Amino acid sequence: MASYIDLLIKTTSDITLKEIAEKVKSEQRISDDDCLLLFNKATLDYLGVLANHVREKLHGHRTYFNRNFHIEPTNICVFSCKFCSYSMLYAHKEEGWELSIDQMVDIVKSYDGKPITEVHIVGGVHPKMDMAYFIELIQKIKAHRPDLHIKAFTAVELDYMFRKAKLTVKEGLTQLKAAGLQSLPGGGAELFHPDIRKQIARDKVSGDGWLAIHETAHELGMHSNATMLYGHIEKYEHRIDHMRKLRDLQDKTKGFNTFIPLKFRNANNDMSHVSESNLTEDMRLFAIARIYLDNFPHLKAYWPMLGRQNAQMSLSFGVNDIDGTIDDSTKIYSMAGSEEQTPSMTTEELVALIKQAKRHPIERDTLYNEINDFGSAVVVV
Ligand code: V47
Ligand code: SF4
Repeated sequence: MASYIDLLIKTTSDITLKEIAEKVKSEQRISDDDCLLLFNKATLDYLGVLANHVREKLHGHRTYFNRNFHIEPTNICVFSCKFCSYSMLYAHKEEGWELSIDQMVDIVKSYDGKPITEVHIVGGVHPKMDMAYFIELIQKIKAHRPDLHIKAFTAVELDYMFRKAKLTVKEGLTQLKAAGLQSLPGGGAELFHPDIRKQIARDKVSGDGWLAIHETAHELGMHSNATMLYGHIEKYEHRIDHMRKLRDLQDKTKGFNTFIPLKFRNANNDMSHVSESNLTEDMRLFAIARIYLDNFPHLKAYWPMLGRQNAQMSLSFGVNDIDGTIDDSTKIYSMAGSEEQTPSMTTEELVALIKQAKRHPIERDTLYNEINDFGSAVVVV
């Protein structure tokens, strides 16, 4: 029986789109021009077939999630990104929150006896929370629960921490790794292109600085994720520029686990006048990312931001990971207007969500080692 991609190649009348489909079928990398063509011309169903082909070649129906929670040490931040609904300038710090090390360790202790595998720690850039503070935090978490994987600090937080401590990136990361830091989350990437970055995130680490921190982490044997904040003032060319820089670095280091497109949400920030992307654009981007980023093993839909039903739909557009249980431990997206105001899903709910999409749910750890197989719900067509 002919596969969907064969049928697509046979029936696509546009010669340029047909050529791209042929490249995908024969596992040839698509170029930036091909990618722009996909953004400009390809229909959602065409993209879905190609992205799903890539996804199933890599993972079959396997769809990953983990059991995790977040700690957000503070929402006080020295920076003022225009899209941020969460941060509070230091001058208004009485309106924000700052957690002590003991309070954060107590949060970790509240998960004692629960089968959680990862803590994700990111927050605002607080001028008083420095290297020593975070080294002590990590050491105390590890002393209490050595098996918990610590994925922490965006490149933005790290850049500020290291500059303040007068450390090189390599020295700083080496110290944090020795304390127990295991992976870096993908945040802070926003849009690398300087024309966009200077308009939405003017005063924090540059795109090149973000990439250099992740490159160094990879060289030190740590894995990391990469994000892209999309659907605001950027053009397709800027998205491609961002993904090309990630693809190039991944060719060099192979240190990225997953790419996470983050949909811009417009509530309560300085970009509230910018409308949000719609569901079709969201699914098109996931699919194009899956096709273009041929060296990224995983593509994640972060359900607290996208909403659980849209995350479920993305499983047909290249996505093979929907993050984790979260346990209502993050405020970044609820404050920015996500429909998920108290993001929390039980393992059973995550499994059901994946099975409803006729995919095969697998609990993973941070590095994608498989922990629990929840059985296939697959209908073979
Ligand atoms: O860098 C902030 C984004 C990121 C808004 O690595 C916004 O597994 C949309 O990076 N609209 C932090 N996005 C979150 C993050 C993340 C989340 C989940 C998993 C992982 C991972 C990483 O949140 C920021 C920024 O790009 N963000 N405000 C907003 N209004
Ligand atoms: Fe600060 Fe991060 Fe918000 Fe920018 S996105 S203002 S760095 S908390």
